[in-house]
Amino acid sequence: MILNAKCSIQNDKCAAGISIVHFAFVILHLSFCIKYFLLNLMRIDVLTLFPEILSGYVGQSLLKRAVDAGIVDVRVHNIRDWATGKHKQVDDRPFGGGPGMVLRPEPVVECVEAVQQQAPPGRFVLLTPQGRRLDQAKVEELATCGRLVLLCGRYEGVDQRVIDLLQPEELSIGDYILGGGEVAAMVVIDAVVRLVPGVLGDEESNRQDSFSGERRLLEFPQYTRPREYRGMTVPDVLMTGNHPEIAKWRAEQSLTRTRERRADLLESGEGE
Ligand code: JB8
Repeated sequence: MILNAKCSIQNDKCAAGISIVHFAFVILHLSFCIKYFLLNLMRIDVLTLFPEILSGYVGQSLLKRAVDAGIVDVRVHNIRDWATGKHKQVDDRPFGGGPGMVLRPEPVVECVEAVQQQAPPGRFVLLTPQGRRLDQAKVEELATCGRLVLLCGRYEGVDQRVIDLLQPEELSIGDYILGGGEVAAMVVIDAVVRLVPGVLGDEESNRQDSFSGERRLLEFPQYTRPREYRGMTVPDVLMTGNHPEIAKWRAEQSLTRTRERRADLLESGEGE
């Protein structure tokens, strides 16, 4: 059967038109799934009022290499582009009074909806101090998602109806107040992207980092040349070439450090 493409544009109710649109949609989503899930690629959309904060970071070495290699696709969207009216107002004073400004629901919701429609919807995350604290387990989970949509809050926050309507996963990077969610979004991107296969070289990806995998302890101290610097020498065990002894020393150092600095990591499996 030959489908009439013109028909689909002119008449929504035309059966052939619906099926060609449907067919194109299925093909588009299928190709996306192959690209991002089967080939382990990742798309990240960032929704912000200050896209220029992200642009410097996205052009940075590790991420830039991944973007250039086609492993990661980062797209930054300006929420203001979805604002209507001649003043393109994106924020306003809070009802009930109080300091600061609140992001209006319309431009934010419409921006999220438009961006989600560009490909099969991604995991939708709002960066906010009200969110659950990000940890490496969460980073590992996000890295398997194929697509992330990160919404950066600003000022006193976003209108609660954005959250009630779109139900984002609310994440915080720590207990401090930032000027906005942009830096938090960059933290999420930085932590997630390095877990996407092919982003790190073999050398780095085989490393046992703090908090990665099963073992969630702090790293042991590292030394390199020279053997002596300002009278300070490298621990003898590292110079012996006795690898079982070195491994034992390092394990002890990790445990001692963790006990002294981050006892919370030893108390529960999750490091909370
Ligand atoms: C203002 O700690 B955070 C975080 C803090 C913030 C905003 C977003 C995220 C916005 N302060 O993750």
